[in-house]
Amino acid sequence: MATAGQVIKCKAAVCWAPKQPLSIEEIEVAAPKAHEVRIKIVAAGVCRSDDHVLQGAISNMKFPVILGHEGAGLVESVGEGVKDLQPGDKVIPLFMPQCGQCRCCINPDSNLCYKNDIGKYNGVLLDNTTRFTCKGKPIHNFMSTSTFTEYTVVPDIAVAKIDEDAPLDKVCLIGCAFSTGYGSAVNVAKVKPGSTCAVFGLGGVGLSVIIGCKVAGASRIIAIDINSDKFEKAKEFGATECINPKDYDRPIHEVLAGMTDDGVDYAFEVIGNTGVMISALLSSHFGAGKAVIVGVAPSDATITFDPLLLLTGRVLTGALFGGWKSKDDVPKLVSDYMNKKFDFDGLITHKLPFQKINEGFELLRKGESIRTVLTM
Ligand code: PAD
Ligand code: ZN
Ligand code: ZN
Repeated sequence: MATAGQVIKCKAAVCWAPKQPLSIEEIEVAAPKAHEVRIKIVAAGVCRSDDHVLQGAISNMKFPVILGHEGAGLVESVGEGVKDLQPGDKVIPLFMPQCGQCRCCINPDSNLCYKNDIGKYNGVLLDNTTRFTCKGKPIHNFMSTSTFTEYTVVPDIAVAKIDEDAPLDKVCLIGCAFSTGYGSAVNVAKVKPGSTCAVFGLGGVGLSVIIGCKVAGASRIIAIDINSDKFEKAKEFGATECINPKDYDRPIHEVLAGMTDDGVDYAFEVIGNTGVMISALLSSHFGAGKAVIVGVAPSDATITFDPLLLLTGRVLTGALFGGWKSKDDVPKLVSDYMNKKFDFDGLITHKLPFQKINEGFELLRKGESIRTVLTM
């Protein structure tokens, strides 16, 4: 492309500091260095994890930063040594990279990669610098991705090539919400046919857990949220019952125990609330129930519980990105979507031009949207 090797000027949503709206700015995006890829972002999803940063819940975040970790686009140019990607390829950036060489990457039971920036939030690429500048200032990257910009640069271990026919304004959800939720059911919990599941939190990620439970053959899927407006969608995706904790004067795990002959087989916390994480554990059957933490709690949060809860046979576990090995599995998830193994189009409740990104966050905070997809 004509722009290869040059600095590109484009629009991006810059987060100068938490607790203020994102600001649409003109930025400069430097050319990709060795083993990096510059991507023209076409569509990006608004996820609660970006909002955690905006709300100031992540204490070690570096500012200014370009957020966004759910997106899809086209390769604009590649740096030296990039073998598997070419300009024009359709791609999804990966907030959990896959280097293929570290202790986690070579372990078939892990989907982590030592080269990730989750939790560390150094906000730089692998050579400790960033490709973004605005008004003469360097702007940090977010989780190896930064999708709230017309152009981004990511390490080649943090981008997957996908089917050339894939609709980017839909499959961008495979970059986070869908894969995280669906994988939490099919990979992490390994939901069995005929089982009973409880899903706490019915946002884009929780509804994707429901899709996974259904594909895995669960016979009962109990959806739980304090916002009853979410129940219609939950049923659409496969929930068999919906309950609102506010409708009961007993703890929710007691309500679930009563409904399920003493507890569910699988319980998922998909909110990021430590109290609900304990509720999920208490809701799982004492003999062999599994509780899966999917939600991301604030930086300094901790949980305490009676160890006897695990001693009797319960399992408490969790995972990032639904346990998928990102670079290997994202292309397969896109193919499965194209082959209609599952459908998640209904998760996209709103579409907005990129410039209206702050409206997208408002809709999420008010509980009015599931996913807003921004198009550049
Ligand atoms: P969302 O805000 O769209 O959905 C959360 C839902 O939880 C909403 O419907 C709320 O009404 C509901 N809720 C809030 N409090 C309660 C409560 N006390 N009891 C019951 N329901 C409640 O978020 P999302 O679906 O985008 O993300 C959900 C979480 O998953 C969030 O913490 C996010 O940071 C995390 C996440 N984790 C990963 C991962 O890799 N593990 C990836 C992406 C997102
Ligand atoms: Zn996300
Ligand atoms: Zn690795």
